[in-house]
Amino acid sequence: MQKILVANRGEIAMRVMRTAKEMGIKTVAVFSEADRNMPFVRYADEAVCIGPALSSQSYLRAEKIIAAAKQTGADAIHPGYGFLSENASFSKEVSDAGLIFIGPSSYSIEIMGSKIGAKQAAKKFNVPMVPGTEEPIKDIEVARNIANSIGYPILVKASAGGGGKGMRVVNNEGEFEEQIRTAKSEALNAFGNDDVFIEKYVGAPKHIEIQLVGDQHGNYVYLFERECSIQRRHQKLVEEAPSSCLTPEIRKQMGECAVAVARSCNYYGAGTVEFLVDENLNFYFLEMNTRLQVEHCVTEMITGIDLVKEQINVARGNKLSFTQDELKITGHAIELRVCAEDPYNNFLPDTGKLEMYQPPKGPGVRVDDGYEEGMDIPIFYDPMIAKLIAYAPTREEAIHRLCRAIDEYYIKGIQTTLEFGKWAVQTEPFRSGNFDTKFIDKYFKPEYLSPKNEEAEEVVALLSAYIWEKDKKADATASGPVTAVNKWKINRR
Ligand code: MV4
Repeated sequence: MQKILVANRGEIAMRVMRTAKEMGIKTVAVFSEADRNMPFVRYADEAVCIGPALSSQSYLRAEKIIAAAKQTGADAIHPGYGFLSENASFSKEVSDAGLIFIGPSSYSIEIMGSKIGAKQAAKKFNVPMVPGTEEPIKDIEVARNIANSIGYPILVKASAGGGGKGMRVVNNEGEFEEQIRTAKSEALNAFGNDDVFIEKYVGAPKHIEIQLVGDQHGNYVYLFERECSIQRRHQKLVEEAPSSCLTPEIRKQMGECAVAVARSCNYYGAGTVEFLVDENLNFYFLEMNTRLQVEHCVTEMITGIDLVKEQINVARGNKLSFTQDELKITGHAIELRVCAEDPYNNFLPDTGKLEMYQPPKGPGVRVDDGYEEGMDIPIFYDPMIAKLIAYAPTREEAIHRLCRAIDEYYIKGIQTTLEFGKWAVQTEPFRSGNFDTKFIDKYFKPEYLSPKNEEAEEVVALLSAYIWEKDKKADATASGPVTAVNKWKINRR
């Protein structure tokens, strides 16, 4: 493998190319017309425009991407996350074109892409699952009996769904038939497949996932867990590793179950197995993500492993470059997704210009970003503009480090989730580790953030400038101006 085409954009395109560069591998970027001036396009050794801004006309066009690989002589394609990363046909088309797909086989993606297929495969390996059905619902009466024996509330899930899409809660038998019908018609509309199944609804679970890597020779390692319970509308906002609630025994059991799930579909590449964990630390297999995930960085920090490097290593057909025994957790990492979203307004996407952009620096701080000061955040793609990762010897120190980095992060022109993140990690539930997937619903109110007050910001800025000028003439030991300048810092968002 000598030249990798990265079939993605933004921070993850940068992330993949950085490792490629370190490995002496050339890089090709593909970009839409909206992304012509993005850093990832300049960073690549070569770049090919693949169409208009809309993803459906650019980043989702397999044939254009494969043609760009041929044209530039790339011999491998890394899909990143999102877009075509979990598209079974794309994996196959890339291989059929004589290129290496840096990811799992089309077969593995297809099995895990069907939630029912995933449950059937995992069941053969005795992986614990929430009580429910492992067949698509055909007969409402049969399903109703199963639901009654499981007990309400029940969750109806679309087999082709995932990441929370196509789920409906059924609170009692009276709602059952209606909810099944609605779920089926929604699934057909959204995914072109109306297979649904039911599960017991676990009330307020933690979401914990296990990172793993497999090679093409049947070897697997797990790289421990990530705690991803702090989500909104199934968008994760804060992720950390390790989880503050697992014991070494449960960590090992979950790791071994994750490997069993991977084995059940002959998986190779990097992958993540999602579990629900209840208050008694019972864990249940949910689904498998057959890609590198956004939050892979926290795992990299605590293990010292470069996951992209290992993806490339196994895609080349090599054996895993480390064993389970060689892996251990060192320190604690917390990631905040910095999204162009307005926490004061229901986290609605906020587009506009990054009038000012200064990422934080210093010990234990990692920023994976894809934009630069002065750029517009396009409306066409994901609102995530950066990931801020704090790494420290202990969880407590990682929390303090993340807050320090958030204070240093200076973004003007768009609303972001930075202040939300600072609030979240300082709450009592987060600090004690006693939180679940209901965290934001239960505890968050926009009033908890420092009020956004642009007028006050202007006044404080003017005052600071005035005091600064005055101070130049005054005694150098005067103490007033320092406070005023600090106030400006605090209020400038
Ligand atoms: C569940 C559940 C409760 N009980 N399944 C949401 C995403 C998808 N991966 C599965 N999801 C859930 N499945 C049962 N049987 C609750 C969720 C869920 C959730 C899971 C992880 C993280 C955040 C969540 C938010 C709402 C619901």
